Amino acid sequence: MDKTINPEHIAGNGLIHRRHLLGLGLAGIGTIAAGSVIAADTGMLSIPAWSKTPGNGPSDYGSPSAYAADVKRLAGGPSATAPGSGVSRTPLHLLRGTITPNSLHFERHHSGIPAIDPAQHRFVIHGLVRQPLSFSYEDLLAYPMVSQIYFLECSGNSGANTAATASDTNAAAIHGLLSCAEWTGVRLSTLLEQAGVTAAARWITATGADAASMGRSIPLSKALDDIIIALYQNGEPIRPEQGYPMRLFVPGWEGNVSVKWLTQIKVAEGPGHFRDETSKYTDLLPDGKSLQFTYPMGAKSVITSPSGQMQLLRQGIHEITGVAWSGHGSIRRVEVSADGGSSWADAHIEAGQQHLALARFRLPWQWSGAPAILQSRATDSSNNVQPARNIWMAGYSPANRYHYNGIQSWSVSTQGEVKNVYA
Ligand SMILES: Nc1nc2c(c(=O)[nH]1)N[C@H]1C(S)=C(S)[C@@H](COP(=O)(O)O)O[C@H]1N2
Ligand SMILES: [Mo]
Repeated sequence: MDKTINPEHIAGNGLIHRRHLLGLGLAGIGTIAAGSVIAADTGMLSIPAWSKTPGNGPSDYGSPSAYAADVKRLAGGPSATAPGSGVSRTPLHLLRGTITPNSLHFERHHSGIPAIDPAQHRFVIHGLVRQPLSFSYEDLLAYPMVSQIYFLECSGNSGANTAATASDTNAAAIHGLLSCAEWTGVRLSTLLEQAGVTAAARWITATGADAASMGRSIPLSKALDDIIIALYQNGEPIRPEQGYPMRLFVPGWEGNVSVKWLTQIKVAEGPGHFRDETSKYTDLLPDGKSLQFTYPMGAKSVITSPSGQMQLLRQGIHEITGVAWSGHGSIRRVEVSADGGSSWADAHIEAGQQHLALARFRLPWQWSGAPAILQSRATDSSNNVQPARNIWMAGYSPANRYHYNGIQSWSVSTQGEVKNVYA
């Protein structure tokens, strides 16, 4: 450590204000990289082999650098009992920013990915409407569209941390059923208006074209608010994994209601009580009863770096960074603790669209080599505060795995090993 650097500490165990890091200039950077960025000789200007001959030419579809080949989804194994069923998880700890590249968007399939030819696919709106409608893919492309950045989170995300003992895994394994993309498509309200919803209508039910025939019920008020029939994902046609050629996208709500490979919407007086909203995707309470239709995802955050199974290689200044989101609005505040919640400091939140989208937070931390427990706590625009794990656990049956949004704790040992712990 350079003894001339003495940043103002704003919370216990080494959290420092961002303005001090900026003010430190090169001295601060020197501390970050332990002097490795100081140019020691003129060899720094020697010409590497890749600069001496022309490289590969352009290609028709890009791919990541061979040196970034480890930035991959964490895929689960095949299911013996339900073919095609399973998940792959977004490698949150290997990404920075807020947008999930399409190839790294998490997946959750109940019966695999149907190979849909868009020319053969139909999407039908029927039920309590004056005029049932049937759309081809081409038909939908002709409608006015909107583009919005939204997170998508499976209600089973982070459920691993409801287990009795903390699993020694990484951020992807625990929290990777979470992604964020720019979704472009047609507002459902536009199509429902054209069909003419009748006075008795209160709900819609949506069904997918996969072999699981995934169906979910959604109140009409949400359908008329911000739901879209998504056709594009980060600018390109949505991927087969995400529901090609079209999916329902229900902003802020548990991922399960965003029915992929959408084939019909029925307007109805009441919910359909499908399998995935009765036996599954309901929240078991301590008294043995279940909550049904608990749609919005709670205020939540997770530090993605440093995070589980990482290794701090040196003492000094590290940037603590992660993502925060809420199904109840935008992220108003993220606090970070380095002493297991005894003291907290406000992290810097990057500007950008945050309504029902991921927010990126950052805070510098001066690690002295002492043990630490890193935590983050989100507050959303509706004043929901992310609860401590024990508070969340007290509200549900120990068997409930859905809608877990408790505070994540990462311990840092004197050796710099980062681990998932309950604190
Ligand atoms: N038709 C259909 N829609 C579906 C599913 C499915 O298996 N079939 N899985 C649901 C679940 S549980 C989630 S979390 C999200 C996952 O969307 P993604 O695979 O694009 O990440 O899709 C939802 N929509
Ligand atoms: Mo899900």
